[in-house]
Amino acid sequence: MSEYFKGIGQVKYEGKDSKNPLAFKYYNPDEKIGDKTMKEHLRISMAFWHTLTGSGQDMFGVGTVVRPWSSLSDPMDLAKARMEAAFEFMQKMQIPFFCFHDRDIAPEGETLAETNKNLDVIVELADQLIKDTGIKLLWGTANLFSNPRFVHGAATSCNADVFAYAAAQVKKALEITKKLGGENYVFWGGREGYETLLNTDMGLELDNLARFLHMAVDYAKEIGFEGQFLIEPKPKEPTKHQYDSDVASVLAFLQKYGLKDSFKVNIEANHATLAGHTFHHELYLARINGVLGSVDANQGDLLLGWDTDQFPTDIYVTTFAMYEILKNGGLHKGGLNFDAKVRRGSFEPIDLFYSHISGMDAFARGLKVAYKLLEDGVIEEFIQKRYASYTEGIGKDIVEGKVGFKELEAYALNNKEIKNVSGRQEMLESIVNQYILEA
Ligand code: XLS
Ligand code: CA
Ligand code: CA
Repeated sequence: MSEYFKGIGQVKYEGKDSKNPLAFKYYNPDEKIGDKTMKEHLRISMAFWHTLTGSGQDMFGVGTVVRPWSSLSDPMDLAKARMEAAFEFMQKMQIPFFCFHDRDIAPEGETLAETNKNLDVIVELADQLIKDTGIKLLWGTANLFSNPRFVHGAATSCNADVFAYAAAQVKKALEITKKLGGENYVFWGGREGYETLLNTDMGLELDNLARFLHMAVDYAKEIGFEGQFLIEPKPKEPTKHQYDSDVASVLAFLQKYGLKDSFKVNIEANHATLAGHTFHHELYLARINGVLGSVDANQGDLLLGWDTDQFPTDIYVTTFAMYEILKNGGLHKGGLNFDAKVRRGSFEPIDLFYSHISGMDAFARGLKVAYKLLEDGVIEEFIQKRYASYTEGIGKDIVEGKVGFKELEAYALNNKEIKNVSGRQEMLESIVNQYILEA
């Protein structure tokens, strides 16, 4: 097999004093943090679409990226080269997982049958590379948004033929994800949303989306696919309103349609901010509802209102992401998938290495800070004390369901003075800074 990233060797941990841009400063895969290694905590994954198929194209200009496989013109040769390059990249980067859409890894043919044949060829190759390297598939998914047939959506399309085509596509994607040992399967809404309510039957579209997901659950059972199903919330882009807007709306949907036991969520940082939430908020809400499944680790630009999918570098954000993940007892089957792309101006192959190094280091550092914060219990103890009024007296009665409005009125009438205490936000923020700077 030819080498694609010539001149770039194994990326290793060299520690925080290293000046080598091609080395990890914080990501030390075998370092133990508590009872797990960093590698086990973080479960880093590469996103095939950004790293292998992304071209750097934007709304104002064509692709800019220079890739060792760019000169290949036959679509199947290109697909094979990309798959081989993906494994070389992950090995050099010590990345243990990857994720893909069906259409990232193999080209569409003239017919669905031909497309499936193309997929089978590339899946054989991927299967061999998985066996050779020990790198695993974190999740697979189906691209139900790029082809013009999905102009009005897939499972929520007004056109039943499109619904059927999407079902066939997901059926195949489930089969190949199972074949490759995928630990999860992701449903991101794609074009499941609307542009205007003037032409939309929202009730039918949502019912159909639920029907589609039930069919997927049934088929997974039938073929013995044991991976975790994940829904990935996003509020807008490509449609003006995406049905799976945020964790709260996904939870309501899953509950309404009896799907809560079959799905968790895959939370993307940039989607959280587009929804007007922090990443921390989305992870927290998912965790307390038992649905925190996996993470698309990236960041947006808060000055821009769109999905920039940048590599995560903000230590505050990675710290609180890891804080929630640790409180969740880890990522379990999930992982930290770098659904992130290099900027259009960072077009050289080596930028793929720099970008992943920066993201992996940012999460490694966040993990350490979060672990120390939890170990010392600073924030947890403060919160516990803040709510202490619910552990005794009238508060305890409220929590235990022993009182109603009448008893509470009697209590309030007798209670002479209500005393509140400061929330101490600034003190807590300064403690967090201290940990970030010193952990
Ligand atoms: C797009 C999504 C997508 C999913 C997988 O915004 O992030 O890439 O992660 O379909
Ligand atoms: Ca994503
Ligand atoms: Ca995104």
